[in-house]
Amino acid sequence: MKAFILALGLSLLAGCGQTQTKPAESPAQGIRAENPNLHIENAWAAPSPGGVDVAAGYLTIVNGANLDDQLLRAESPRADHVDIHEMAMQGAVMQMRAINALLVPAHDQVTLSPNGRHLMFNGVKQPFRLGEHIPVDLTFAHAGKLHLTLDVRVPS
Ligand SMILES: [Cu+2]
Repeated sequence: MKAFILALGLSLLAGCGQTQTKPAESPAQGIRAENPNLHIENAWAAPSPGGVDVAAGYLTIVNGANLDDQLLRAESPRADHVDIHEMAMQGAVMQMRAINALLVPAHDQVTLSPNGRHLMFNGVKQPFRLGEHIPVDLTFAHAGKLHLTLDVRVPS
């Protein structure tokens, strides 16, 4: 099982070298109202193998508000920069690419999970170890900035 997880992790990381950036999507304009109805659940990251400087993070964004929201930016002191990645088929090959904004519809939720959309930590100096809590700031168009931590654990 451990070998399988490691292989999965490495294939995930290998795909990241071929990142493409989508054309800019314009983020929501206007006044940023605090949105108490938006919250994060099940925020976690897998341990990252030594010798690589990337890691992935996962979470569920729950938007209980009447307004659509967008995740615009992610930052962490544990990475030079954090991208929002999605998976897309390029011919027969699944690849990751960065997106500029992640829509979270009103009264809906969006889950970032292995083999799907994820937070991509680039320029990771210290590998993510089991039991650690990785600080992350998420910036939403309407809900503003949210601070959270990702629990580093084995994928379940
Ligand atoms: Cu990625």
